[in-house]
Amino acid sequence: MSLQLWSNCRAATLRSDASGSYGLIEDAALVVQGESLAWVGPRAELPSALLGRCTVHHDAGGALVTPGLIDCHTHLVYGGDRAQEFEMRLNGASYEEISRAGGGIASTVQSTRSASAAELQRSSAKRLEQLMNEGVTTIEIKSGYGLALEHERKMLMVARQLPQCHSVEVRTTFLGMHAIPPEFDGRPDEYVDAVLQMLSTLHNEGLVDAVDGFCERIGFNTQQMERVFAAAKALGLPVKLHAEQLSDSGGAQLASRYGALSCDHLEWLCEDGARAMAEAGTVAVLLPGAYYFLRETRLPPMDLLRRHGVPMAISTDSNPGSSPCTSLLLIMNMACTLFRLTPEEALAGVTRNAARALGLNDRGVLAAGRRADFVLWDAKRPAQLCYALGSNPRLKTVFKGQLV
Ligand code: DI6
Ligand code: FE
Repeated sequence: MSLQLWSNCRAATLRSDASGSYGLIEDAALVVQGESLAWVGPRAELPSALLGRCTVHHDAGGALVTPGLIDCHTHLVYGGDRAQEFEMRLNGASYEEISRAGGGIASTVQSTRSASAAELQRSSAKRLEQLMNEGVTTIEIKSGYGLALEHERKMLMVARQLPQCHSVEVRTTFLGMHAIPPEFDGRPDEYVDAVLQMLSTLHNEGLVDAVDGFCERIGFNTQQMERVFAAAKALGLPVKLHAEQLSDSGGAQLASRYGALSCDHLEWLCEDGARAMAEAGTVAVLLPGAYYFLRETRLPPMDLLRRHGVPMAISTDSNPGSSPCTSLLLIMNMACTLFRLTPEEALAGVTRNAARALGLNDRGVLAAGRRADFVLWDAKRPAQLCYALGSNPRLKTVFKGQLV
């Protein structure tokens, strides 16, 4: 098979075993074979036999190269928008009050149920293109605005079909446990029975990569979540959880007992929760967009996470209610300015650790054997990706070895 060489670049490999920051290689070379990286290192060390087999030579023009960005927590597929609710909040209502009054997630459920698959496809594709324009090559998309079999299926199918017209990989997460739909009002446990049915059907249809839930005062309690996690485990599906976003509900400990891939949000995480996550190898997915947009004041406990060695990922949480955001670069900036992550932690949070939060060990770093998903940036140093607020220095994206 013919090989492609990319050279004249500086590569932030994000390898955790590398010595310097970002796993940075000055004057790097990358050799691509098919969909994978065959070799990554300093150009001066490229074996001449390998160089001889490279039939295509790309000049990266001095660009910075990073792994393709991974947005590991999104609700990208939904109908309508919630600009009106945004306005209500600016007139004094809180997110929880709006939710209790039947707005919030419930209003998006209504617009998602009434949208056709084609309409959802169009609106989601627009958002996806904005993310891809900033170098996203893998994205997780949750269901959770259908909350009934046919509509959850519609959302997951729309998500799964997006790669037909876009050079991106989509992982789908079943989030039937997002909210109680109106027809089950006051009967949460019967709704959980319905979720178990949906899970089994959608899993049989091959539409589910992982299972998530919203464990919260305005969501589901740990007993209800545990029934769904037990079912996921029996089906061999990995779990993750929206945990401790608005209160400490003990969700992190529950999810960790089920070996969760990630616990997400975590503003109210306590030390026991952090310890449980560390022991289970669960990734902390931090979502500064929701913190910013809901004007939360309680920061996730970054020092606790660092102290316990819990890997941190960051993501847009792209959704109409708490984070209507389609810029992962802006989220990297927010992770630094609001959550005080270092730019290196922020970049690892959208590459190496985001891959881990999705259970994918074939991407997120630039190394031989990993997927050839990478981005060329008009940037001298990696910190510029976090620093340059509102600008987009992306030059080119390579997805599975091919220039997009
Ligand atoms: N937590 C969130 O921040 C989003 N979902 C969740 O469980 C918000 C979803 C929405 O408001 O539509
Ligand atoms: Fe979310």
